[in-house]
Amino acid sequence: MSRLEALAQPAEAATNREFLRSVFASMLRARILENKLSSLYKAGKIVGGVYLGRGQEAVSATLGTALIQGRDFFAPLIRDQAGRTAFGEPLIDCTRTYLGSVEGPMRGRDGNIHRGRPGQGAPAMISHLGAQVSVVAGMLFARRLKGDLDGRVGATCIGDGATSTGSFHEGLNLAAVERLPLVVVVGNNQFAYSTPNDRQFACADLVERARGYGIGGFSVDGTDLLACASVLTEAVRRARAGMGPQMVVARLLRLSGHGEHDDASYVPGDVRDGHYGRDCVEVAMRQLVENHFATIEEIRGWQEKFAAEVQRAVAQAQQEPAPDPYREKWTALATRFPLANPTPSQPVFP
Ligand SMILES: Cc1ncc(C[n+]2csc(CCOP(=O)(O)OP(=O)(O)O)c2C)c(N)n1
Repeated sequence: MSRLEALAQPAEAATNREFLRSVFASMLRARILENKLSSLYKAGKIVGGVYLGRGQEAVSATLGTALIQGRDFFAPLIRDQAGRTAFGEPLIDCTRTYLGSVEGPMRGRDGNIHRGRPGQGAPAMISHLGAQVSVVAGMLFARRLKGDLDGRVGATCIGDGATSTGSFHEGLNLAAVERLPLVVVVGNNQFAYSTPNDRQFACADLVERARGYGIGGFSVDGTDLLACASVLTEAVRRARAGMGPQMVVARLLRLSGHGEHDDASYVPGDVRDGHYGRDCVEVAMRQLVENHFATIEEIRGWQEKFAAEVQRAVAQAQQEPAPDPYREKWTALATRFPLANPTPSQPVFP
């Protein structure tokens, strides 16, 4: 068992100093980076939208840490900067994409959050609304058919709104029938854009849906790092142990708008001030300090260090050029090979 696998053992995770410090570091890095992205957006420096994961970092970073880099698959969505960071994405990939640098993973051609690292097991996002469930299920199924599943787990995170889409149901049903090692984490942040839960689903808790598919189901307080650590590592362990797909529903609240263009004024005051309106980064900080996993001084040091890293990643991306359409080979998301009979509407550049 590798060091990372040992760290992600469920019995240990909620009391494992190294695991929790690692998760928290990803939460904090993501929060500092996203605060910077928000400022850049408000200063008009970012073309396109900015979509943040504030309030969802504990769930996302725990999942990203519980997965094994270089073996597992993780399809992060727009609320998953923390999970991306935990799964090994360098900060510069994010700043280069948002700032349109040609050096970025999408070579400056995609607005913001559709970037991926396929070579590292992180497919680029097709849609925030459930499509990645079948993408990850397909990746796992393909590996199994090739006899190369090799203890891998695949995971994706979606929102409450995505659970109403056809692609979520089709993907999850296929994964259930094939008993694929898939973990689907639903961040129930109570709103799909401005649509509240009571206009989205009629069951009491989304986790009830797991029973309908015959798969494992967990419900967790997504604002509580220690709870996320136990539940998510257990879900990953079960999937890896051959117990089929696992669904985790994390109850929380989106602490920003749908994107930075949205002031979220439709969220009622009592919901904002309620239990799930608390900030998971602050909760996690208290949990680390109270359990003697970190000191306040250490955390302040990390804040300064991560803020300097974010500044460097922004400055680097800002000085890099945008793509040059006359020199680009348009193959980033399409075939690398020339078409047999290119038509004038399908130009193939050398
Ligand atoms: C097929 C489709 N319809 C609409 C959209 C626009 N859209 C993107 S995210 C979103 C709401 C998603 O809500 P939810 O699944 O709860 O996730 P959250 O944003 O709350 O994390 C919508 C309507 C889209 N991307 N694709």
